[in-house]
Amino acid sequence: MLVLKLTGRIFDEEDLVAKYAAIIRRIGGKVAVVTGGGEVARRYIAMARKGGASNTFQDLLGIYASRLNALLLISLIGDDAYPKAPSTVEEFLDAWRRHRVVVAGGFQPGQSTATVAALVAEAAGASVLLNAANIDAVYDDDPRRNPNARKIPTLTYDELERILKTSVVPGGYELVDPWSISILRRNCVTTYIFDGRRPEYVEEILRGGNPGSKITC
Ligand code: U5P
Repeated sequence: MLVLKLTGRIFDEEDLVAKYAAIIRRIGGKVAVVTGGGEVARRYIAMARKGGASNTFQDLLGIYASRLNALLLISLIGDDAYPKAPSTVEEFLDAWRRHRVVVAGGFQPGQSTATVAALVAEAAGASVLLNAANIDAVYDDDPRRNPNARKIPTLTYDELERILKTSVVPGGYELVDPWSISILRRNCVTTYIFDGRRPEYVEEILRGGNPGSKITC
């Protein structure tokens, strides 16, 4: 069983979407995927916010954008995939029992798809979550501002929480939000964070590699 979180940025690049779809088709066994909202979500949320829309509607736009990305992936995977993006944990579980592949976007306002990925990993009983992120690893400081920032290959959720409090990880909130950390930690799920622009890393991690950061409880 594989649980894979795909940053919405992947959906800004045609080739990447096709490559992830091919990997999911190729991998044997069950695959649960959670897709982020990417550029479409950010653009719609920004327009809604500018016009004075409520947080609820801003989040709903993000959720629909992430489901649009999910549906694109579903359409490329074919018959193995549940044909819609489940909108709740219950719908995910129902689909998960009957299909080899289930692809979800957002669930409800007030969270990001990082939390959906944690909830899906918990519901599926997964011990590992692969996070194809918009950064290549966790750093001890912001690598854009600090040229001496160092990659951290292995860390615990407690350490990650400390880093997120004291420094700005680029895309940090998208990577993990506080709720997702607590869900992953209570299930002792191991998370691999890696550069989402490198789909080949999925199979490298499945072979025992760690091209980015590995987070344990
Ligand atoms: N979002 C939610 N609930 C979810 C998932 C996503 O409200 O369960 C909204 C948030 O506004 C989030 C946006 O910032 O969709 C896009 O998701 P993400 O790509 O930031 O994870």
